Amino acid sequence: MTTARNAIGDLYPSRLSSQAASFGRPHPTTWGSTPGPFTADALSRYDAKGFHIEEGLLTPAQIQHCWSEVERLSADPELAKTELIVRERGSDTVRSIFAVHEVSPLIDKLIRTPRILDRARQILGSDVYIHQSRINCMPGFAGTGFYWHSDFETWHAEDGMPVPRAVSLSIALTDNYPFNGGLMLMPGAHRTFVPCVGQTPENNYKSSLQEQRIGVPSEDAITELAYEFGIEQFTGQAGSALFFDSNSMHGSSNNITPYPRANIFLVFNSVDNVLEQPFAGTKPRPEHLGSRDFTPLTPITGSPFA
Ligand code: 6CS
Ligand code: FE
Repeated sequence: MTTARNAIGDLYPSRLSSQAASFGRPHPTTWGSTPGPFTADALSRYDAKGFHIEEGLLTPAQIQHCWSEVERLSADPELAKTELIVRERGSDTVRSIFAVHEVSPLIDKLIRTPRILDRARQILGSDVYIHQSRINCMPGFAGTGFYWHSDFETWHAEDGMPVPRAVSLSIALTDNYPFNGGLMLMPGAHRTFVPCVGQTPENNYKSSLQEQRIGVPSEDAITELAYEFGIEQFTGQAGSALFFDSNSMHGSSNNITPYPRANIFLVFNSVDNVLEQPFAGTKPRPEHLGSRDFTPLTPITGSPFA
């Protein structure tokens, strides 16, 4: 049974039976005036584009620490038996590892380091908690991409996230090139909400995390956005990072090179935007995809790598 709200109760109706027009999002991108590490200029560019690239957020040595965590988690036989591990379709290759902040003490500290936590608070104008964390491995030759989508469309429809007051941080664990699946984004398209056609199937996440077919914009909508906003790409050395708005239109292509494109994704949601019931899903997705622990994150002092 799909729990779609009526249009009055849902400002972002999607998973509809017929195509509806895209519309301007009624909510801001940056919220309030919480001080933080972003300069006023960087914050206004984030507001306009919906994303910000921070070169060298982590040092090569710190990336090495994270990479050994990825190898430990990928090889953990207990973890392998859980739904936290998502494999590439038709193979054993690890595609994603979810809830990494819950199974890695290092990443649990990383999310609380001020240069990360304070940036999320500054963008969202409030205390924050982790809605979802994951590592996307996109290994060489075998890593398949992610078709164009808005994360918020899924989090709204299937997790019950009320409004797009969330920000994702993608930290490159390997060099991200244009040719090994670097994330593509449409600058400014985050201000447009694209309703999608198609009812959410039961347990959709069991297939959508390998290949998303529901909650995907039409080719016409993607074409319109691409011609209006263009496409930019997040590329950079390991350690560089991308902050992007929950409603950014983004995607990545398959990786047919030998160079893995592995990234940690940390999704910060405002404590003023906690999950309700899914707006167009079935039952709420498991908590490793949409956390219902809304405890605000408190900063750590000192380095998570110490
Ligand atoms: O369903 C989700 O939550 C995930 N799906 C995609 C394609 N990106 C965001 C998130 O990891
Ligand atoms: Fe995504």
